[in-house]
This record gives sequence, structure tokens and C-alpha cells, in this order.
Amino acid sequence: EESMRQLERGIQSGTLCFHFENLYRRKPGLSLNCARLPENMDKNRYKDVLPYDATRVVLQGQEDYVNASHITVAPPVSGVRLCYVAAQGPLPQTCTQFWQTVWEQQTHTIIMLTTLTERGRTKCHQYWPHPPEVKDYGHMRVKCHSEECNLAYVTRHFTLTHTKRGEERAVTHLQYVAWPDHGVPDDPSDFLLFVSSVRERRKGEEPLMVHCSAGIGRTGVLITMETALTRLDKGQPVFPLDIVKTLRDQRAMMVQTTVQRNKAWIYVLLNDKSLSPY
Ligand code: PTR
Ligand code: PTR
Repeated sequence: EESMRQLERGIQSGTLCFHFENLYRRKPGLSLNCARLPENMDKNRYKDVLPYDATRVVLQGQEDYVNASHITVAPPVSGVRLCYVAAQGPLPQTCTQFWQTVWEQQTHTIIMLTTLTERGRTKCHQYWPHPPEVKDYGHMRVKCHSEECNLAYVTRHFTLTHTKRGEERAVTHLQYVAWPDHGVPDDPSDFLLFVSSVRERRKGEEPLMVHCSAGIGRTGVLITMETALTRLDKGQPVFPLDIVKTLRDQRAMMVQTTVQRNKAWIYVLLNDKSLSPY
């Protein structure tokens, strides 16, 4: 497969690495004004990880800010666009906005790529109730029906009810638990299995909600991998740097570290069992 081999050459020769290091982390000229408003600063988990005004998710109502960005990846020929909402891990004071985002963006799938704590530090607030409990977040009522673990990830089934409207929806939660921030998943086959479960959740251009702690490193890698695998499935070439640039044009700093970028491509290659990534 020619596109695979091109990718392999880029990794081996180091050209991919060189260009990645030189790619801007933040697109010049895009503002972050709303995220920086004094009343919004405590809604940001990290002061330095903020959504652009141009692509931020705007909530309905007066308080319209949430640290989340719309991400759209152009379709491969004869395919649909891949749509995402990339978000930070909710804080105790932003769970309501998080669920409001899920409701308003009409997503039925939440992909969580972090654990609640790592090395003793809080990475994300637990924004859902334990099964079989029900918990209200503003007008959003969340019931957790079940929680099943396999080796690599946890699947939860929620019913989300808009209590003001009396409408409800089923939401599936997939949490990958073996991926530290700034790092890479330990086990490529586990992770590829997870990515394929994510891909099975796709329904047309409905967005997937993806978050980690900051919503840039691990979230960026997952989106990069789904994009690459989707293109390769359609027999189309993959331009790794273009993908990362497309993501950073929509949310700054997507795909954080060189090791994340390297491993993402190695895992893409490993997905094709006939090729060696080294
Ligand atoms: N705190 C950010 C960081 O170091 O990750 C600051 C930062 C943001 C640095 C953007 C660089 C950025 O992009 P550029 O290199 O294009 O100015
Ligand atoms: N200022 C924090 C830091 O650099 O540690 C921001 C940050 C935290 C950035 C986590 C990325 C992080 O990883 P992820 O986006 O995968 O949660």
C-alpha cells in the first residue's frame, strides 16, 4: 500500500519529526477573548489551554462559555466529514456546561481519554453518577445504568434527560484508562481496539465529544488517528502534518508532544499488520 509506505518513510527519515517541531502550536491571528473574560477564567482547568473565539462551542443562554472547540476534518473522497467537540475534562463548577454541550451538540457518544487522577493529581472531575444513581446538573439529569470494563476501557450507558423539556436521550461513555497525559498508550493493540470501537460509534456527521484533561494532547492524538485510519481505509494518502495543522487551526496545541506524534503514526502503521513500523 503506497500511502502506508510514504508514511513509513516520513517517520524513518525524521522529516516528519522536523516539520512537526516547527509547526505553530497556535494559529496566528486567532483570538481567545471570550475564554479570557474575568468571569470565565475559573471555567478553564488550565490558564494556558483556551479555545479560539472562532471555533469555541457557544452555549445557548446568557452564560455561553465552555472550554470546548468544534473540530471538523474534511472528508476523504466519497466520505462524510469527521466532526468532534474537543473539550477539557470538566471541573466541579463546569459539569453543567459540559452536559449542556452534550445535549445541544446532539452527540450520543462521549470519549474520555484520562483517568480522574494521575500520580495523585486531579485530572478531571467525576461528572457522572455511579450506577444506578441519578444526578442533576442544572437542567440535565444524568442516570448511569451500567458500567462494564474490559482490559483497555470502560463502557457506561447513560440516559440524559432535559428536565425542562421532558426529553431524553441515550448517551454512551467510552473511557480509555491506560494513557497518562503527555504520554502515549502503553499497549498499541488495546488502543487500536479502542479506536475501532470509537469508529463504530460514528453516525454520519454527528459529532463525537472527546475530552482528556486539557483537551489537546490525548484528544489530538485520537482525532489524528481516526482521521488517518479513515483515509487509509479509503485508499487515500495521509499527510500527517496537514492533519495536525488542521486540528491546531481549530484548537491550539492539539497533539502535544513529539512522543505522542511519533506513537500515533506508529500505531497507525501497526494497524496494518503487514507492515513493520520500525
Ligand atoms: N503555554 C503555552 C505553551 O507553552 O504550551 C504557550 C504557547 C502558546 C507557546 C502558543 C507557543 C504557542 O504557539 P507559537 O509557538 O506559535 O507562538
Ligand atoms: N499546563 C498544563 C501542562 O502543561 O501540564 C496543561 C496540560 C495538561 C496540557 C494536560 C496537556 C495535557 O494533556 P491532555 O491534553 O492530554 O489532557
